[in-house]
Amino acid sequence: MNRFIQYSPEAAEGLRKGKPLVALESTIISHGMPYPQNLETAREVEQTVRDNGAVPATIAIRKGKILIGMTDDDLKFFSQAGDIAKASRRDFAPLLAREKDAAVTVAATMICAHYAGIEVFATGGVGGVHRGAEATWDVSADLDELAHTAVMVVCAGVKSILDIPKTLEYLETRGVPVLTVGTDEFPSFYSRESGCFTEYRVDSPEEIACIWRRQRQLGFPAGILVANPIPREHAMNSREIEKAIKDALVKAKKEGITGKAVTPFLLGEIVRLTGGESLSANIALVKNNAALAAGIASTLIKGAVKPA
Ligand code: PSU
Ligand code: MN
Repeated sequence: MNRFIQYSPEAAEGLRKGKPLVALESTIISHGMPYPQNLETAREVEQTVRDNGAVPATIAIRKGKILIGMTDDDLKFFSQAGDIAKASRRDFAPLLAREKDAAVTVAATMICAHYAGIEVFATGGVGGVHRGAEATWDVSADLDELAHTAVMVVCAGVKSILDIPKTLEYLETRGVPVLTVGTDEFPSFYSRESGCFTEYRVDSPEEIACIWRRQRQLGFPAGILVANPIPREHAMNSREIEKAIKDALVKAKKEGITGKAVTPFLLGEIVRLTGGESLSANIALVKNNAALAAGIASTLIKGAVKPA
């Protein structure tokens, strides 16, 4: 994969100097938020990583090359590229062969981060088992990637456009540790509650880093999912969000949306139906995750946790 990777000057320098890096995804930029808020957010999230002592590496595919780290021009490109492809694991070979551009999902970002030696990745929400999956078989490739690629993903849980209990069941089946930050309850992106509880509450970056080291020392292939609830002051009323989600799901069904278009469609509808409120919640939680991820990456580098 190395020959297809192109590092940004900042990421290359960070890696050379042994600084902590935090991977960031690009689907959230190209398919998860409208312009120009997506560009502002992408910049601010990178800055949050820097302010917390780490180096940001936003990942995407540009003209058949894998970008590890972006220049501001790249950020502008991906935030304005309206109909750009959305790449997961299976899309790399066709897109690279055709020298295409693509935003990368959580699964695809994990793959690239792993190749670049980046252990910590911050995002908003991961994909999961969709509602009605017993009929559609729609299960995000993000979950299988977590099962076999050793990257820690810091997120704010999963949106309730998904079936959260089934998503957690699947992660259990596939052997993926799930940690929840400061609570026993798995968060549901816009709100801190989901009604689903986890076994491993963690309260500090050091604690998370320590569990991560054990996972690596054991030689297990899986990543770890760290679910960091949205800060209280930005959390939304779950009933209000639920209404928007139900409406979005009905519309998706009516319009016959299937496959990888489902998640971007639902995300767009929710932003439209809930207006600015969901967008500002989304921005706040991504920054919150970036800060935590930078803290974890810094702890790992400092050797505060004994390396394997
Ligand atoms: N969930 C969100 N925001 C997002 C995504 C999911 O709340 O931006 C994006 C991520 O890039 C995730 C992808 O990896 O959607 C999952 O898509 P799918 O369900 O098609 O696997
Ligand atoms: Mn899907």
